[in-house]
Amino acid sequence: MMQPEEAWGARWRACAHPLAHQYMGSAVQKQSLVVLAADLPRVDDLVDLIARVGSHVTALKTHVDMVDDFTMDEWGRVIEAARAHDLMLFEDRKFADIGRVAQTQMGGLYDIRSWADAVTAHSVSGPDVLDGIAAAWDGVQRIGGILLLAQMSSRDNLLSEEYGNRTVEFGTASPHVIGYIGNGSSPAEIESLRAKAGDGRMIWTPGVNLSAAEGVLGQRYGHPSDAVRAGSDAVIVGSGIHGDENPEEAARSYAEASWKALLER
Ligand code: 5BU
Repeated sequence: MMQPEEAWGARWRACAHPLAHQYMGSAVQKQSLVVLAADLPRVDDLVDLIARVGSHVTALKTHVDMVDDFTMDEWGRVIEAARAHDLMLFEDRKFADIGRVAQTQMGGLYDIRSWADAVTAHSVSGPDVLDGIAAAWDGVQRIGGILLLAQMSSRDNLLSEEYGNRTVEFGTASPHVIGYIGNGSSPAEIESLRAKAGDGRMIWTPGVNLSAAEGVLGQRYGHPSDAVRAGSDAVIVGSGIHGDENPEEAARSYAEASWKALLER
């Protein structure tokens, strides 16, 4: 099998966070840079989807607060299924409050700190949100990584170039930040973010679809290969997989496209 350093080059050497290495190592094993956006409202369906596509994807991105039948016990089944397939658990919570509140929001009903390996955060409230999130993981003796939103895939969003630059400054200064969310629908925007982020941080991109049509409600899409060639390290795919009539085949196609593009890069 290929060594992670061979596949990832400078990114492997420069990303110091253990979770960045866990992701990159697992991507090499599965030959897939696909993060499954598991946007389904029922635990049974989530567990079923993981069973079908788990071997073609590297991380599981959740929105725990969209699950209709959530209880901590039921959620345990999702966690177990993900771990069984060696998937990183990534809660796309988009924390955006002051540090102290973000810390408490990592607990609560969903107790994100106890199971998530990575979470997303907005930089709009300033850098202390990062320390709040990290303190919550620290409180339960776990380590996690944060992905900061430097760009978004939705049309007319307010994350300007300047906002993205400041976000990268926060991310560069924080050991808890493993990378940035970039706009997967625009190779030019990914390239521009890549130039600022340097090799020490990953870029994960939603807004990716193989049939790159217009998404619903303002979502925009680009091709996964273009995103990876432009500097994305993970393609976040939801409807392209769970909305396909054959999710397993779809996941395999996204995995192949992303892996091939990484090797080309
Ligand atoms: P889709 O079905 O592949 O369009 O789902 C995309 C997922 O990525 C969905 O879970 C969104 O919450 C998530 N997302 C996004 O689409 N765009 C963004 O800028 C960010 C997250 Br941040």
